[in-house]
Parts: sequence; structure tokens; C-alpha cells
Amino acid sequence: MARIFSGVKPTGHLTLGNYLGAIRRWAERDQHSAEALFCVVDLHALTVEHDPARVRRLSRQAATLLLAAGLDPDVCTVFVQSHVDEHTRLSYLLECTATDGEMRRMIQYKEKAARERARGGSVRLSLLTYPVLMAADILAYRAEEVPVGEDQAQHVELTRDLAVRFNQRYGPTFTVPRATHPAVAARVMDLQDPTSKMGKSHDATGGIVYLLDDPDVVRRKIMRAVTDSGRDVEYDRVARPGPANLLDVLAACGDGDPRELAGAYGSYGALKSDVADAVIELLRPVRERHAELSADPGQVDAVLKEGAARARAMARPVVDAAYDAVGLLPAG
Ligand code: AQP
Repeated sequence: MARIFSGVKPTGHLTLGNYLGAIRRWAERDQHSAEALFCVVDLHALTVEHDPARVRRLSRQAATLLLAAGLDPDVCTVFVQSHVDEHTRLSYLLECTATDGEMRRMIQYKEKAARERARGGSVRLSLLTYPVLMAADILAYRAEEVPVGEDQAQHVELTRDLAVRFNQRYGPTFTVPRATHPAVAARVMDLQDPTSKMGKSHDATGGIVYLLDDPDVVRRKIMRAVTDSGRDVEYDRVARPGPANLLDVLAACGDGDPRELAGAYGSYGALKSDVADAVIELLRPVRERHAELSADPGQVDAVLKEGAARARAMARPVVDAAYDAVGLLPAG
């Protein structure tokens, strides 16, 4: 059976971008179409300045939201990255496969390093190397598909390169995975700055819709979304990014086509109002289920424990094979 792997990092509260770009598809389609693993990639949250208590809280919240969004632990495997040592074991071998140059070309590294420096902080070495850990996350399971938002395309491409290089050097060990993206809303933009991605670790701008925002907060953020001075509603991602972003979100909520939707609106006010209604309705069941699950954190912890055991059993033989292939003595 085909394998699917994807993850979410607890660097902030999950956003509408995470939901439309990734999580909703995991729940509606991916978990039913393959042997699927979904992971709270907590080690990735340590690549930037972090508060330990917050990472712990956000990790449990992210896991709870994945379940609230519909991931079914009877159907797929939900776990926390740091609970399965195979990820970091494999990461080192892949660091020995990657080059310094290819790591420095990663767009997210350049952007996040610049952000860290602008905040007056230093750049952690792990920020440079974390795409290798992400490659290990995927390759350890011999995943064929990696359902992600558009922003992760470059990292999955790196993962493919590393898998091919490793296989050529040491013999067939890894499956070469491919990224899949949603047809619309593969990159949801910040409502206040529609030229930049809606990112959960970005400073709160009022342009980021969080999954756990109250409905009136969601409505306010959407009604205040930046558009432009155009009179008509037109879908043009380059020239008119604000309206295009709203049309993408509306289309994704209803499985529609953003270009066709544009023709149905005569004003931005009406468009925003419909987007707000659609997003509130989309998120309502997730918020409600999250509230129920939060009342019993022991249940979530049990799912994560069971998920880690299953994931470990899948990753162990793959990582052992990689250790053997590169010439390391078996531990006996
Ligand atoms: N705006 C987005 N639109 C569509 N998909 C998105 N994803 C993230 N943002 C958007 C997808 O959600 C999955 C989990 O994301 P992540 O936790 O790896 O990254 P993030 O939410 O982008 O986290 P950060 O910490 O806020 O990172 P930066 O600083 O890069 O913005 C992924 O499949 C991702 O593609």
C-alpha cells in the first residue's frame, strides 16, 4: 500500500493556511487513500528562538487540532516527531549526503534567517539544516506522497534529490517521494499583506486567521482584508493579490473555481462577507471538536503514544538499512 507522510510544526497557532493548504486534505482524502502518517514535527520548532512551555503547549494543541480536523487514529498514524528517534538518526546520514551550497539556497532559510536577524537574534545552525531533518521525516517511512502547501515544494524537491543521491551512492534504500498540493489555496496569503504567506510564526498582523479564532474575530479579520482600489472583482494573483487571495479562500471552502466566483461579485464588501461566512462555517466543526477533545488530554496523549509505537516500527528497518548501506557496523 502506498505511504503518505506530512507534518505540521508547533511554531504558533495553526492557521487557515495550514488547514486549506494541508490538513483538510489529510483528513478528507489522504488518510483514506494510503497508509498515512501525520506528525507534529516539534524538533523543527526549535530552529528559532522558542519558549519551552509554549512549544509543549502548542505541540499538544496541534495534535488535538489534527484529530479535531478529522484525522482518525484507527485509519492513520498521528504522532510527535521527537517520540521517534529514527528521524534524528537518519538526519545525520542525510547531512552527510547534502551539501552546504544546497542548504543555503533554501528560500525558507533565507527568509527566516533574515527575520531572526531583523529581530536582533542569532541564526541557529539547525535553521540551516532542518530541511535535512524534514527529508529524514519523509524518507524514514519510504513515503511516496507528501501532501503540503506550495511553500514546502522546495524542501520536498531537496528530499527527492537526497533520496536519489543516497540510492546512487549506496544502493536502493529510499523511495523517491513527490509533493502534492491542493488545486486552490495552496498558498493562502496574509489578509493584511497579500504578497506574503499567511504564516503561523509571523508576528500577528490581523491578517492571519487562526483555526481557534472566535467567529467574530474571523469575520473582523476578513472584513478588514486588504484589497485594492479597483471597481470590479477580478481574479489576478499577480496584479490583484488581495482579491485573488479572498477568491482562493472562498473557492477552497466550497470546492469552487476562483475565476468563476469573481464574476459573481460586484463589490468587495459582498465578497468579503461571503468569505467570512464560508470560513466560519468551515472552521466551526473543527473548533467544536477541539473543545471536546481538549477536555480529555489523556485521550490525545494515548493516541500519540500508540502512533509513535506504530511509526517507530515502520521507520526502524528503513533507517537500519540506511546505516548498513553507508558502511556502519551493525549494533548487534
Ligand atoms: N499560508 C499557507 N497556505 C497554504 N499552505 C500552508 N501551509 C503553511 N502555511 C500555508 C502548509 O501547512 C503545512 C504545515 O505547515 P508548517 O507547520 O510546516 O509551516 P508554517 O505554518 O508555514 O509554519 P511557520 O513556522 O509559520 O513557517 P514560516 O515562517 O515559513 O511561515 C505545510 O504543508 C505547509 O505547506
